[in-house]
Amino acid sequence: MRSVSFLTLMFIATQASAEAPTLGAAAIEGFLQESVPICIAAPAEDCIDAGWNHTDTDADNRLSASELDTVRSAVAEWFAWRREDLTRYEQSVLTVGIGLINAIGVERLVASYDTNGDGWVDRSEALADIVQLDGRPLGEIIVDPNAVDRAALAQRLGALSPILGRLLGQESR
Ligand SMILES: [Ca+2]
Ligand SMILES: [Ca+2]
Repeated sequence: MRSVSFLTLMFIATQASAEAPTLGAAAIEGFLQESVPICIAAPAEDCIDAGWNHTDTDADNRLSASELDTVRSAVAEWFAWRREDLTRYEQSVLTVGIGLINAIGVERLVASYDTNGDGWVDRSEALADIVQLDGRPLGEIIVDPNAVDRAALAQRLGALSPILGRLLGQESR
């Protein structure tokens, strides 16, 4: 009898420490397992396609504020779940990145990219600030000042643009 209760306690303790991911966190985990190898090594277009297909859940080839908000909250859930497994650098990038998106808000983010004013962000609108897709992986392109129109990006972010500068600046350290 004593050993049974001990085992029961062990079982409860194990359950408590190995937190189950939320649905959102599990979705991001699955997406990362598929896309990280692509995003590290393949041309940026392939990584962008993977991210686009994951986000565009109704597959109408345009992103709505609600599709972006679903990803935003799922990433925040994933980060809360996985935080301990990340390096301090990854933690700081995600903290700043998630904070930046929260501060701007998805509605304003969509409005700033929706050049034709139809209420959605299509692919060419989403990629407007990336001036050079040249076969390099996305990670390399994002930190290359010549490949991304940082002035245009800063304009979208307005008063929050110094935060973006700090985020990109961290890459070189
Ligand atoms: Ca869509
Ligand atoms: Ca649009």
